[in-house]
Amino acid sequence: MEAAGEEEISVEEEAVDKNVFKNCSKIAFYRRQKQLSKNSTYRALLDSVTTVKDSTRFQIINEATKVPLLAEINGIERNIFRLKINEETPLKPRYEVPDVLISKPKTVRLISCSGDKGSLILEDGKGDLKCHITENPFKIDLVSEKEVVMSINSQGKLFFEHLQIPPKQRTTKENEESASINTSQENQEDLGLWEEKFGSFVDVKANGPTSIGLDFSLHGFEHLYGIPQHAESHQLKNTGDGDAYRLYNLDVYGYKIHDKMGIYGSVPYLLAHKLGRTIGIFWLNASETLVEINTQPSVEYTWTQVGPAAAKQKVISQTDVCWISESGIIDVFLLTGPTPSDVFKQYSYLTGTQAMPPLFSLGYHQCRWNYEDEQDVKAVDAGFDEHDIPYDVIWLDIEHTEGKRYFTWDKKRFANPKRMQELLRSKKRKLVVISDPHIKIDPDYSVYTKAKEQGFFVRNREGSDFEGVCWPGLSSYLDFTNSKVREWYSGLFAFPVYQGSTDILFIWNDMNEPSVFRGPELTLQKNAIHHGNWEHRELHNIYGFYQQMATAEGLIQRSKGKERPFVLSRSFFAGSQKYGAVWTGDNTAEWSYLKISIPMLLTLSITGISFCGADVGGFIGNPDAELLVRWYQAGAYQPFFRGHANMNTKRREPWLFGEEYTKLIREAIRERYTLLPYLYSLFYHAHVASEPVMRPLWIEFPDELETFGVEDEYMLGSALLVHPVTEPKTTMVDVFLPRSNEIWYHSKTFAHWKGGCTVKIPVALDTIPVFQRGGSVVPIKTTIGKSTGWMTNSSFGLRVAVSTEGSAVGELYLDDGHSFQYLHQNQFLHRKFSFCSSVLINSCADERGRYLSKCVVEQILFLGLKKKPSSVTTHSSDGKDQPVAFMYCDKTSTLNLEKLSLNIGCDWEVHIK
Ligand code: NBV
Repeated sequence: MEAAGEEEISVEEEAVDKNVFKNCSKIAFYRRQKQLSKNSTYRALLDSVTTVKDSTRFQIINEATKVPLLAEINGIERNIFRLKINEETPLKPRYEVPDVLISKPKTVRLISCSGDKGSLILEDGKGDLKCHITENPFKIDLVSEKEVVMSINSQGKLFFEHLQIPPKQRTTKENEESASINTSQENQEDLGLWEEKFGSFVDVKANGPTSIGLDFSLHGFEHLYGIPQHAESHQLKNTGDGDAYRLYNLDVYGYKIHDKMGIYGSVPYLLAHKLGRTIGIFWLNASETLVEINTQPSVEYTWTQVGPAAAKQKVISQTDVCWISESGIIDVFLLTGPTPSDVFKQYSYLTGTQAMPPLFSLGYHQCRWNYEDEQDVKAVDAGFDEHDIPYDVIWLDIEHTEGKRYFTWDKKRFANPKRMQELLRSKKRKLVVISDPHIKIDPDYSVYTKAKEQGFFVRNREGSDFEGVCWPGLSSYLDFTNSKVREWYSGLFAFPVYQGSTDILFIWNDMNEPSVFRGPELTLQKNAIHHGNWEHRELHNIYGFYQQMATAEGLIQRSKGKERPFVLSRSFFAGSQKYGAVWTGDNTAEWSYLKISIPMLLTLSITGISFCGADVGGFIGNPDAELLVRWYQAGAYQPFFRGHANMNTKRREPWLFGEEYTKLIREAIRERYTLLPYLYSLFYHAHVASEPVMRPLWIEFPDELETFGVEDEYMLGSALLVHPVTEPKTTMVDVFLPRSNEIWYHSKTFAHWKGGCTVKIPVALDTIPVFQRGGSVVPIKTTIGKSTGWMTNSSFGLRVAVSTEGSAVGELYLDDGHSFQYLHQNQFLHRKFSFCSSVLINSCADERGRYLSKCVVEQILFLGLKKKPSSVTTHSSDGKDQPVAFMYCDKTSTLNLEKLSLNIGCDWEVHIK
């Protein structure tokens, strides 16, 4: 039963009502740019060039309005360029997104050499990269080794609406002037300059029109990726008329798939790839943004009229990208690559890398809206043990609170939360509870009264606290953009403050787009006011980012800086990777949603957010057993692995579908736990070297054209290729195995194939098509415990898949799995495995590491050894040789060594003769 005052919201199982949300034609600033940008041309005044510190500045003039803009170009370390364009003398400051860049990027001096008349060339000192600026019309070409990689404003779509005095405050003369600029009076309403209507909602714009836009032509590029979050393909599609990709964080229950509408989070960053080069564009703007994409593929013309022989001319492909934002300034980073991994490093240099997750959070998570009470939690927890299924975390949704007052417990259902957590602790498991950004208006709720007293809520434009409806009924919304609010909110997680919490409790931030039930497009109105008097319009897309930031900080602080936090957030922005994990929100229990989860997660992964997942089973509706099994099998190989279900769905704990299916789900989850050493090592790589955990094929094989459009399979790290089954009753899947000089091994049958072709793989319901790449070593666990906590000392195994040259390499990263000691005290172990000339060597990969582990490598499996050895010996660093027993299988060309006891942290060798 819902308590009085709470919202009775029906969570019907029906598709999203698209009328609740805007399409492009309903967005006034988009309409304006489409209509007006044609008539607006800009000229750069290159005789105004000055160099201040390392930045080159010059004026740009709008030929019609004569309003001067100031352009600033910076070279930044690591082959990054930054272009900023703002009004030279705005009526008041325009919003510049704070807190996303991890530090002030280090600039490099650009040397200016004058080009032809009317142009200026800026070189980055090393001479490879140049910015070629043309005066009239204003244009910038980014040139690398004589090749123009990208042109800016070559389509003339630069658009910058300068701040104006509101019509009511203008003199008659000012009014006449601005009317002529903005277009005729009758058109004004349609253009939504000072007011915009959507259904019954009216957006009154105190600052009037403030939108910006700019185009980029990417030469030779046909493959673009990024700008999450959309329920769309990994490779970005051409946007037709009125069908731009929208970046606007919204709560879209049961979102439609293959749609470019904005959903929960936004990362305004895209990558473009072609043979030989990858580049990135990071558009640092937190207001509503639309991205248009138009690719013209390369064409070859042949014509015979000219001369005796047929002449051929190739016109290279080009993709034009246009970014259009409602407000703020133009602040764009050009990441020049040239490799995918360079682009990842360039982006993380700006926005940070994936936080190193605590090990438990890579285990399996069991969630449901809702686990009813302590008894339910106990029973579900016991169910996992009874059915011998490992899991690490059980989750509590909104009903665990006293009337949706976060940081409280429902006294009847969860009378003794500490007792419940002690039970979970004894099982070496954790608890995650939800904490949303809306705060119930209730004078007896201390979180509310304290926030109210201190003026910590978002305000409406009349100046009082904004009040909107959400789960608890009438609520106010914490203004996380204010650092004081964040500090205070972080403090709420301190153990003495958050009654009933213990150190095994972690947090889930939901509804933080933010979701407002009766608000326009179910969110906060754009003219709500934040700290510093900024309109919500300026920063909408970064609201959720700030909540996750404050939550993660709170969890770190409650442990006095010792423990790594775990926070899952539904909404996100560029840089959210620093604070935890995200998921793809309210998906549906249908095969098509299982299928789209792969491109959605790939897109998040390449835009910095490695720790991502989709609700296993599908949140809305009831999956049948086959779909559920397939979803578990896919989820086991995705970074964040959580089963979750809506409140009105049937219970679906893994053992409720009959023994046959329990077994299949158990196997999938156990497979996940087997792989944890590899996965944890991949997260370490994401953390220190910016490599995504889950990777589209084109990243691993950037020189293989065939991989550029693949999105039904992916790489987990560089060693495993995963092709989840996403269709019912599948008996065969077509798996593309890249590169003709490589070899791939089926992870279960050990059958192998040469790459560079598509192979037909027969599948049964227990098959997860996973292939290990020849040349890799994958560390695994050989025994699985009830949770990661039970596996600290369990043994390792190595799966050595030999390349066509007879070699293999791999790594293992290990630490205590929960603290920051790996960072501050070098309490980590980083080992390297290399197999070459029939010798496998375990050596140190990072001498700084001091972590001592008692664990041993107990099993080594070699795949692709063509002949039976005559002997196998281990060789330890103290010079001792020991023969070991081995099993060789002719049929599968595998060599298996068992019952070994080789300490994981010591140097040793295995010799095969
Ligand atoms: O808190 C309830 C749900 C949650 O289970 C789900 O994962 C979120 O995406 N939440 C949305 C709010 C209600 C959705 C109808």
